[in-house]
Amino acid sequence: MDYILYEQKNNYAIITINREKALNALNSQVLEELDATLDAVDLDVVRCLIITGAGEKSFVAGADIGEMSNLTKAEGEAFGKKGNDVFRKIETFPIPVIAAVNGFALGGGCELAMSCDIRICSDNAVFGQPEVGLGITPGFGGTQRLARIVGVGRAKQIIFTAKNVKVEDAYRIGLVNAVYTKEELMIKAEKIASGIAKNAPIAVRNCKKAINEGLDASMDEALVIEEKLFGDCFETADQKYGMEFFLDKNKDKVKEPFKNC
Ligand code: DAK
Repeated sequence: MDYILYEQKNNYAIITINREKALNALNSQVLEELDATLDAVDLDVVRCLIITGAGEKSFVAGADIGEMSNLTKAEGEAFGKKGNDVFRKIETFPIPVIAAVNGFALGGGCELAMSCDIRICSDNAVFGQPEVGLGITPGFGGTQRLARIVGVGRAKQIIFTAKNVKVEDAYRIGLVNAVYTKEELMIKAEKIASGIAKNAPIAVRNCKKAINEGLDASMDEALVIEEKLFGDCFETADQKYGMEFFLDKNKDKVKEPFKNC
């Protein structure tokens, strides 16, 4: 891999977009390598993923403008599909994905962060959808996910004006869950990841599925989705152990890590 670093740390892993000279801009190769990296994650062991950018300046400064500049309509559509397919894979990835946004998250960078389940950032982060200033629409889900995360009115203002969103505004409108110093960011991201990884893996996966699938359904359908995924947890070793441990009331007993099953 030229542009992706992958580090597995016990039961969580870190994916780093590693194209620092171009502020980690997403060209076709980066997208292909990211896709292949996701396919290779060992889901029997890894229970949470973190995605970040190399260096101190940028998470991802967008799709590669140089590569896009001469695309035909058909090629533009194909490039959009390539990004959309990878980002959808992240959004529907079986385990939670945290975006640790360490600087610019513009265009495709903001869209990559929005395809993750949890977004935290450093205090030098800058968000935005500058696409209309370049003569294009946000193409990797930006017109869809931003409105779902921050509301239609705010999303339209951010997209139509193409103005950058400062970190304090990103936090205020719920585009990120928390802001840390540059030094703290990865420590916090890893703390969240290892905290998630301590919980029952099937239950965590089913929560992600229930939230995602429920949001695209009516409330009646969503509750049926939830019921099925709730039921799916029963008879698993984790459900049996988790409940037996609580009911045991033995204060001296140390809780064992949940097993993957
Ligand atoms: N693409 C390519 N190279 C980029 C880049 C990008 N998005 N962003 C930065 N770079 C490169 C710069 O060209 C420069 O390269 P060299 O000149 O050193 O070779 C290097 O990274 C350092 O950048 P700067 O010298 O510009 O650094 P500064 O600190 O001065 O400025 C900046 C940082 C982030 C403010 C600036 O680089 C900038 O404005 N970058 C562009 C940000 C941007 O507009 N991003 C959105 C890209 S558009 C679609 C599919 C996808 C998309 C849309 C539609 N469909 C198919 C429908 C997605 C679109 C986008 O993401």
